[in-house]
Amino acid sequence: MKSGQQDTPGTDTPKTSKLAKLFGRKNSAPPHQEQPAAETDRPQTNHDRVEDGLKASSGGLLGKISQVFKGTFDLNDELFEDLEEVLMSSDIGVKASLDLVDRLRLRVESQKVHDAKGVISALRFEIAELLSSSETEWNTSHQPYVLLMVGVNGVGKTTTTAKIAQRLKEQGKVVMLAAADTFRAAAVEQLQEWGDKLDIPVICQGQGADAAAVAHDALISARAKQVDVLIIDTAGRLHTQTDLMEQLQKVNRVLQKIDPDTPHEVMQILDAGTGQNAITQLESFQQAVGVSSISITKLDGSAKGGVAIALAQNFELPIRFIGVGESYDDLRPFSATQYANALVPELHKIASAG
Ligand SMILES: Nc1nc2c(ncn2[C@@H]2O[C@H](COP(=O)(O)OP(=O)(O)O)[C@@H](O)[C@H]2O)c(=O)[nH]1
Ligand SMILES: [Mg+2]
Repeated sequence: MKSGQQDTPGTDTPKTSKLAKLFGRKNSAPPHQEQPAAETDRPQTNHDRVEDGLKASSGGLLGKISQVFKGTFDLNDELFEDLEEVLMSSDIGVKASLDLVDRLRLRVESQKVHDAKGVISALRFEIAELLSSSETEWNTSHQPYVLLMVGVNGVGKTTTTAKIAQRLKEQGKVVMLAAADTFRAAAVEQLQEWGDKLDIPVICQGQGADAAAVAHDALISARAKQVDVLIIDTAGRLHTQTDLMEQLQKVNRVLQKIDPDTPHEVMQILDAGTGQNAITQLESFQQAVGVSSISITKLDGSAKGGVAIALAQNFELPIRFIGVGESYDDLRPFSATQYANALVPELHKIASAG
């Protein structure tokens, strides 16, 4: 069978926005810009927008897959080997890539798949399967629910803190933020600005304050004010990594003195663009403070969405949210199927990308 039946290039949408479009935004807007008609950007049309976002550049997974399916289609070992290679070079990781292609072969055989379209569908299905254990319901019913945000500098902790806070607020929750990144004055100000913009209270003590003391005060205040969710933003950059980990451990200890069940969740923020490095980051925070969930940011600016697969395969942690831009509404709950479909679009879209 030939692969010449696909759409002609040019019928596809312009490739202006890479993963951003895939995941739902046409352009990233800076945090202080108002989002016109935000509702039209909301998840009803999420599917297409997620696809557009992850479509990425020709250097991304889509472009590489399109190369595999270019020209004559032969369902032979070479095709599977080429796919294996493409996956391995796309931040999915060696183990997950080999595993995926093994499962793909079995599915293709058992379902008597014989054309390119069927292989693509089977690949999407297998990726969604692999990701499905990372998609879980988020229960924040404990009051106050204490969420500690961790991660290295610049990954998007503060921005994601604001995005999650806004989302919870929209759901009717009473939210409070704590500025426990006391390392830089700008970090406290950044969170305060978000608090002002979103009309959400921020507990802070200013630059140089003890992060654990900020967390302590915030929890006491959250309890007194019957806050539903307290989100504690932390520093990512200290003199050494050891300092950072010790500070986080201290934050944990201080919270646990007030309530041994807190923090209820330690969410690590990972930048999709860091690729396989995300695994190393997760391992070190896991060891130091025990990570209980992940959110992946900057899927709008990166062709590296494959990292979610590596994370799902290496860690049994829920992936809560994906970040698709800089604005407060550029956050999507993680959906395995949507993610898989965005990473590997339908054949006609793949063909027109090649
Ligand atoms: N394009 C894009 N930029 C993001 C996203 N999340 C955060 N950023 C940007 O990344 C930069 C660092 O974010 P920040 O929240 O300050 O990171 P932190 O150091 O971990 O707190 C800022 O310029 C953010 O606007 C995202 O999902 N997409
Ligand atoms: Mg920050």
